[in-house]
Amino acid sequence: MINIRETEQKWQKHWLENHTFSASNQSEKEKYYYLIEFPYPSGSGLHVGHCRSHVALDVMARKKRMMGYNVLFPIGWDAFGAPAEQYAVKNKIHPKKAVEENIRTFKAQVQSMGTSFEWDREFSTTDPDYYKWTQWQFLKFFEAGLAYKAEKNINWCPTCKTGLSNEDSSGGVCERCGTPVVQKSKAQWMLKMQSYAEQLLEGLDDTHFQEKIKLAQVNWIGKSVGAEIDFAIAGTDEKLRVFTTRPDTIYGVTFMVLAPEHPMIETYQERITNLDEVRSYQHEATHKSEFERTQLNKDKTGVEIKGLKALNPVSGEELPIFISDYVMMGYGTGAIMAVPGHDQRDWEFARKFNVPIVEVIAGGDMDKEAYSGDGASVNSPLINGITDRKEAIGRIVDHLVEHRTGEAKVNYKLQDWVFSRQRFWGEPIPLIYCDSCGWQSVPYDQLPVELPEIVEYEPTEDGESPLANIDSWVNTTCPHCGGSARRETDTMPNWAGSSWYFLRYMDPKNDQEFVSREAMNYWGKVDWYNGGMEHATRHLLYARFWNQFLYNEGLVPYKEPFNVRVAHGMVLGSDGEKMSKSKGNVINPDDIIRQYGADTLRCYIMFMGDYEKEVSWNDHGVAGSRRFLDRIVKVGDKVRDGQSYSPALEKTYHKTIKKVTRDIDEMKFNTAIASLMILMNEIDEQSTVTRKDYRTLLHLLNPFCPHLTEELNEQFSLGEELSQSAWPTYDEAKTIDQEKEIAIQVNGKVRSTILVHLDDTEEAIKAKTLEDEKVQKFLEGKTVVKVIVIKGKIVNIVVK
Ligand code: ANZ
Ligand code: ZN
Repeated sequence: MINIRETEQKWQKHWLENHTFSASNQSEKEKYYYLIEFPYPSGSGLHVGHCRSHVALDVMARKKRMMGYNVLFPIGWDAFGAPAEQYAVKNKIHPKKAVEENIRTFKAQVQSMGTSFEWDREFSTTDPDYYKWTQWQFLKFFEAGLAYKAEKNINWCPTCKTGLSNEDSSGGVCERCGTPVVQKSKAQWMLKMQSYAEQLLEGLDDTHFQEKIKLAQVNWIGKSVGAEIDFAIAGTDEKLRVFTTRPDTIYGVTFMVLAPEHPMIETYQERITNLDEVRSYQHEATHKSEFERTQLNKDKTGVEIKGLKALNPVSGEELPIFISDYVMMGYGTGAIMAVPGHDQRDWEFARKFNVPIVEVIAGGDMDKEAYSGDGASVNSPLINGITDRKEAIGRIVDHLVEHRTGEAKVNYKLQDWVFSRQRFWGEPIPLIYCDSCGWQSVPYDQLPVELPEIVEYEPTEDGESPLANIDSWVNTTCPHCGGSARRETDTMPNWAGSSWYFLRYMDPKNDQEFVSREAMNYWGKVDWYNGGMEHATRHLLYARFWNQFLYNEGLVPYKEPFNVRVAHGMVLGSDGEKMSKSKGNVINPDDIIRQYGADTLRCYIMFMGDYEKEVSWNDHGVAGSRRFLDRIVKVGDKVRDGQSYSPALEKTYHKTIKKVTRDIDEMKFNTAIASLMILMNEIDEQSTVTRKDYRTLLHLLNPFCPHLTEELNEQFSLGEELSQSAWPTYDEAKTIDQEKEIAIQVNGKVRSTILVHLDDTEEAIKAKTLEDEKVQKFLEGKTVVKVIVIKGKIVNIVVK
């Protein structure tokens, strides 16, 4: 009898003590770098979703090592940010303490899964030794002119007195307290990520990301090709500039719309005859989140700005101007030319405010909805009859350029990165403000700028970081003139530390550089990166941006940091819903490990469904996996001597090795396990198995269930530790079936099947085909024109 818990603990200890899975930075072997998104050590502990992606890459990493590679498979902790800070505030402990506790629990949980992470390279983004380099790299951005301070509207919760991300304020309310979120203007540090938009788009060609992930990146970058057009304001010298992707619809413009924050309203205060109404609308808009404002199906609201009119630069027509919150200040120019005939949002607005709708592309029904399809331009003197949109756009743009009223323009949805947080628990932004010298870098030899050991972490009344309350920390001297100066009190976003952690793993103890050149040259790119679909946009983009910047500065050898990026499907509760405490459907991996063991959990979680798809938890499935492992143990009773495969099993072994090898490479873990179950069924039919049979069975299962397989391998003295042994190989010839059933078609319809032998000649197959009884029935009274043999696949008979 094998005691599962003891066995698992024994091997886990063995691996840790022997550093079995530690990679070397100097090796003759070929390198391979597997990366999981390092976990956020939250108070609620490890999720089975973590287990699934960890084990998936573990299976790949374990097999790769056995195939002779020097495999880097590291883990660390992404531990700055709001959740840890809130936990600390609530429990009145230092966030550092809270994080230490959480890491301890998390680490024990991760280790109890037996995942072959390399613990020698572990670090947390909150370690001063690590964030020293995050600060160092920020200074590189600052010195390259890519960091700047700007007034930004942020989502602000008046109750929690804190800025919120769009995610934390979805639906327009604070995720924590439910208070409606308002927009508040605040000076923030920004990184010029938009200037990298084109490079980030092009760089994708250098990667092998899954298509859906590439697409997510492309959409997030949101490149739009169009034009900027100037509409004169009647009776002034002033112009209203808009961005449009459809200059070809310019004759269909019947009104203009400004974002509520548009500066033109301030400029023309005196001319606006309904300023009060406009002001109150502007005020209302500050209470809406961007999320609410961009909902397509929302009721359109707005106010006409009385006293101002715009002039169409092509037709000369006079147009009313509105403000409405469906136009965003942060995109394009913050103003649009509205074409209700062909843009649905404009159509809805026009209907509500009784503005004319004009058709300029033929083909739709303006009474029902805007028409966004193709068609000939109509009611458009310069381009009437043109059906090719590109050509129509080109003509209008040429006209605008000629008359100096516009120009071609490319826009990106991708915004500059808001890099400030008014929070305690983040990397301090290493800058100092001096009244005479302005913003200055903290000298490199003074890094890291460490967080103080204060006891108050509550944000200040006016929403400054708690750091602003600590005079002893804030007051310092100017590195340039030596006069008195103040430290920046904003900290970095959680996304900062996760933008370069994959580099640090290559050389985590280096105290001279963020990573040595040698280590970077050896490890190169991350070969295989696994993460959630929810991080396929921002985190992935931030990390690529960060790395591209370091590359442009000559600090890293590769422009793109990741080669393959895949995404796992989510593990849902047994009710098919996302796991959550409130639904009571959360599966705690600890419970499963206690009841069945880690190997069972690993086996089940890899067998439960296609890796990329969502899967629901199923308790019967777990029990089934346990029974499968019990059968593996029982095979031990049949072992007799023998250093070759049992003849009856040999072919199955070669086939299974081939299948498992390939399936693991393609992340088809469930079918790999299925083929091991098939092998198991054949083994059950035998009264004895050889030592080689048993060892190979254990070896193939080892990446999935490493503890049990090592234990049995040791108990039966079958050979060297499996993790230290070469992965089983197969003989291609022996994987091919000697006999195969193929279909026979008569005039294109399948009429029968015959069994052919691998060595059968074409003539022999033809003969067999024509002898087949069923086939003969279809040949009666007809003449055979041709018999076409496609070897190994099909026979076609053509008759008349
Ligand atoms: C006229 C027009 C006619 C438009 C038409 C579309 C269809 P993408 O593709 O996302 O870049 N737009 C421009 N700036 C905006 C802003 N700040 N807030 C809200 N909407 C804005 O979208 C570009 C289109 O979105 C632009 O082209 C503009 O409407 C609108 F048949 O101009 B279009
Ligand atoms: Zn100074």
